[in-house]
Amino acid sequence: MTSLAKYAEIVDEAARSAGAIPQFTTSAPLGVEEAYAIQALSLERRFSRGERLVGVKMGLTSRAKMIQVGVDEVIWGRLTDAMRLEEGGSLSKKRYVHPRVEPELAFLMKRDLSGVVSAAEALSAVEAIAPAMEIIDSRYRDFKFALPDVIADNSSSSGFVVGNWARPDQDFSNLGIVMEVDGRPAQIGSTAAILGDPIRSLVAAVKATAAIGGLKAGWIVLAGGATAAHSLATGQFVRTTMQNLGSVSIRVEE
Ligand code: OOG
Ligand code: MG
Repeated sequence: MTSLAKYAEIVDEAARSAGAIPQFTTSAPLGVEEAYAIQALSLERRFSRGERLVGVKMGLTSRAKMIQVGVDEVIWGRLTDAMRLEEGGSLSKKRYVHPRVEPELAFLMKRDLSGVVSAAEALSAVEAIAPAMEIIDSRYRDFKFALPDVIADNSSSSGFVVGNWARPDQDFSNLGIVMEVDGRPAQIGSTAAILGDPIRSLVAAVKATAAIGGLKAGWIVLAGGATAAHSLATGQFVRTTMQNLGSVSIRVEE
């Protein structure tokens, strides 16, 4: 087994068993390219267990997120069918190490998109948009990592929930967002926090996924957290409402 495959096994097992691991970069130098190779190999393990690739998530596309985790590069990860949670449904906290939730905008792709694309071209490939939330759960102890660590760990992605799809031919560049926990606002923001306009995150997603052939029709693309993430506690009910687009919610169970 190559060392990259070994790292992939460690991170995959940590995700499966919800057990925290030490950061890779504290014991070995690891580059960004190797980190993406580890991510690909760890996801291959899931695909061999029957999970399906259903899209990608962009990460660290807002200042609030970069500041919260101390990493300031845009990253991406893979979404599988097993990561999708039912809208309005519940999440089992014991299946995660230390889960957090963050408000995101989701894109549904109407057609494949690859190469160098403009914002207008990217938008023309979008079937629909929706309010969404991502569940992130770093497999590293204390949610602490350097850029290569988080990339190897599928960019912390652990789950996602998507609200009702809406037409993309509307202005979604600066929509108000409120993420409530048990009815109290926990995070307030705007879609404009995502690279100034979430469509830029879609353009970045096309570029980021060039090595795997770009984005595919039917895929979901998460644009990245618009605000800092909230740490989940058992019993909490979290709802994100996005101006003009409605809301999306999840309940945290044991
Ligand atoms: C890294 C993943 C970042 C986002 O939306 O910015 C991310 C992390 O915060 O653990 O998902
Ligand atoms: Mg996110």
